[in-house]
Amino acid sequence: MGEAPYTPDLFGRADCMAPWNETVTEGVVHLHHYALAKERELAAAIKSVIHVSPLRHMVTPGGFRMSVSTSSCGQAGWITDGAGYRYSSRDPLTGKAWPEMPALFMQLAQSAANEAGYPDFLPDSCLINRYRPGTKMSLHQDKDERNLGQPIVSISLGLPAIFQFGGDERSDKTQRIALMHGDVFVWGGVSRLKYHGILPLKEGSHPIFGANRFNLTFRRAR
Ligand code: MD3
Ligand code: FE
Repeated sequence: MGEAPYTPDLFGRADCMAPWNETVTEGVVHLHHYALAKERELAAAIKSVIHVSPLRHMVTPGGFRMSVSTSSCGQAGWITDGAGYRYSSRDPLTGKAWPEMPALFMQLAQSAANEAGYPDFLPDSCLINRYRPGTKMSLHQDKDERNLGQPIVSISLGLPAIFQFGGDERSDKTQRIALMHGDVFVWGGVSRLKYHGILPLKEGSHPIFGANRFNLTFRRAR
């Protein structure tokens, strides 16, 4: 206590930025600071993807414009329009294939899944969600994927958010989890089909990502 000098690790990180793992609840592993060392490379990779397949506000099957704007990379991209929620090999905005998943995205997603006990995770889809202050994602389930035995890996970047983690019914009580810049979550097992959402983002500015939160969601869609 008290007198220890400031001692960065081999990567120049202070102790408070070192990664550490926590099992939040059954099936949910929180890898604190896991993506922090790659924050600038991740920002550049996001930029390269959304240069080709721009962020856009998709419309729900019920006709509501999402407040979050989205893009995708990989073999399959999650889309929604008047015809429903589904995965598509093509970006409906460009008419072309989605950009290839950057190697760094794949590496981080697979190593995080491995850390959480899923050595065989092979995502074919990465959804990029961009939140601005005031935007949110209402409670929903992720059930458009073929193999629900595969986990979901998510990487949070930029402004913090409060995640709501619920139960098997929309009306079940929810717990709140803070999603901070550089944190990675692996959602598997019984957590995979739980209701979840993001509360409206607070105002703020991040030194790299500005007034934005980016979430990368890696899934095996097909
Ligand atoms: C828990 N995105 O795109 S990622 C989504 O921060 C979505 O953008 C949120 O929910 C975001 O569908 C949360 C974390 C996440 C993703 C899928 C889950 C948590 C999950 C599926 C089941 C349980
Ligand atoms: Fe979701």
